[in-house]
Amino acid sequence: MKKIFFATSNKNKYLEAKAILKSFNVNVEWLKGEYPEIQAENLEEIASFTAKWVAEKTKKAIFVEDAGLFIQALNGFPGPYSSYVYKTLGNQGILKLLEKEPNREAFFISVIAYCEPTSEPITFIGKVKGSIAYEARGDKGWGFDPIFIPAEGGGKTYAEMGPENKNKISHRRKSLEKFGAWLSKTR
Ligand code: ITT
Repeated sequence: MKKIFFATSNKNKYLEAKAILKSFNVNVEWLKGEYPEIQAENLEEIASFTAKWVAEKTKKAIFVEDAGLFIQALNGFPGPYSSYVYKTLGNQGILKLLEKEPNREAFFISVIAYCEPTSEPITFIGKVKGSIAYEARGDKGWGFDPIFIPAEGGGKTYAEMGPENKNKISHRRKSLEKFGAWLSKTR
């Protein structure tokens, strides 16, 4: 089984990645920590910068992942600022911004950036369309899970679906699937 390090501060993201990449015969190890992130509008740019920094620093083959929730009625906000907005406004703050807003369309993006110590980063993108619930629902999730309803989730929020079902269709599943297939072919 191949071993690859996932540099993230977020245990939930690590657990999801570990479960998903297992089916590609990849053993994900947690490189726990906070790593430098540049401020940019493009998730690929942000993830690539961090991946290169961590790979050079640790001299290991690593990946990082940057996710963002893009809400149409808010012109794509919070997008690349999702982490900061989650910490400051939280789900209740987002619901408040969307009060009386009939357009609930949103999508989640996950960008994986993989990097080896002496090479350039490679990125893999996963996107899931969906909508923002009118109230937080479900207790089997984390982050924005209680307010995001994926289009293919039968009307349930990610937090109502629970990790097993979320992991079958999520934005992270899609980016990790591409990553896993690439690893099997090339590494
Ligand atoms: P890193 O250390 O890996 O950067 P993070 O928690 O800052 O961890 P991101 O920047 O990728 O992660 O995520 C941006 C925000 O979106 C953050 O507040 C997460 O809680 C939230 N988020 C990311 N993926 C999510 C998911 O699958 N379900 C719910 N919320 C998610």
